[in-house]
Amino acid sequence: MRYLTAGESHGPAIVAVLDGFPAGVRIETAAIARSLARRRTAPGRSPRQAEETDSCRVLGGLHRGETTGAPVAVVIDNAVRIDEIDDSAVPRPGHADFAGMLKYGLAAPAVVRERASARETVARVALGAFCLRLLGLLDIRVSSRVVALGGRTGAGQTAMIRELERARKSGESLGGVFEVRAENLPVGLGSHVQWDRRLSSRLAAQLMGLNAVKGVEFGAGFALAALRGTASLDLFKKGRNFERESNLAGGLEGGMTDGAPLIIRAAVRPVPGQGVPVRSVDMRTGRPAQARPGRSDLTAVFAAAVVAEHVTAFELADAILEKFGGDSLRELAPRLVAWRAKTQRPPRR
Ligand code: EPS
Repeated sequence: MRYLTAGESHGPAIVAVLDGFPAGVRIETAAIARSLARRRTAPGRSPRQAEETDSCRVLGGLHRGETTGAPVAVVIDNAVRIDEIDDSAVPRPGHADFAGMLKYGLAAPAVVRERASARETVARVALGAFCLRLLGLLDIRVSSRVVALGGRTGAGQTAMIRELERARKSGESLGGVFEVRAENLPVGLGSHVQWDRRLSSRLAAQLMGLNAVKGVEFGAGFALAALRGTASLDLFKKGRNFERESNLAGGLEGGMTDGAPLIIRAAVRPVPGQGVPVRSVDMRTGRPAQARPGRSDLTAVFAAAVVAEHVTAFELADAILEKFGGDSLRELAPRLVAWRAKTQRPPRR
């Protein structure tokens, strides 16, 4: 499968095409709407979210509520549109503004930020909703949650919302860490035989492709670096069919799923757009200037978790189609069932 998105944050719409999605997947438009609402109503977003409706039109690939195998095309209209772009030449540090202006020879950072904006992730969620549905029909569950906010781990949702309120009052933005889990994956998705076929590298590319994500780890991740070799292994339980004592690897060994739950965590930086002016430079004059404060999200971590869940679903669905093939769910599903039955017990000699 492959997908492409287009459209600007305050243009007429965001559009996307998903190619290679199998036929015969029944999906309610309400399921796509639920995914989009989870992203839009995630805590910590800018006031813009209250104005957007994120209603999605499916323009291709669906007939009477079932996918047809043709490319899935979606359009999400923007409610907030701007006809005249701000022509200030002062880039905001931390955003794509500076490098994008120089790279494309653009005089206004606003042109760069219109496309660099996380508004685009609305399209990835709409397409990911199809992938989540396919995985659901194959009994694979994908979920996400925020595990750290502003450097504090282990706080409940209410405490995190309070933390966000404090940040709002002090005018600061916050970063955080989210976790994505996928359960009941078949063993052997991805491959160790080539670097770009490792499921770990493919998933990392999806997650690092999200705005504000600055680091990704699988299972115990960075903590594994401090362990002794023997303590870093997920040993097989005695006398039990392929069960493990732990899941430090996070469900991936040698770039392939090993049958344990997939556990990915990603670090999201504080949103760089600030509520106060920050030091910058005027690209027309070369003189010091203040980047204007913009409306901004307080934190992107809650919305990013939802988006990550959807792009993870894309990559997992793609790896499943690669391994089991088939142009329709009807072809694909029995192959996966047979593979599960075959790989859940040790081979008989
Ligand atoms: C964004 C800035 C904010 C966010 C926007 C992403 O938009 P605005 O500047 O219009 O307030 O709300 O995200 C969305 C609109 C969205 O739907 O995710 C940015 O600079 O990345």
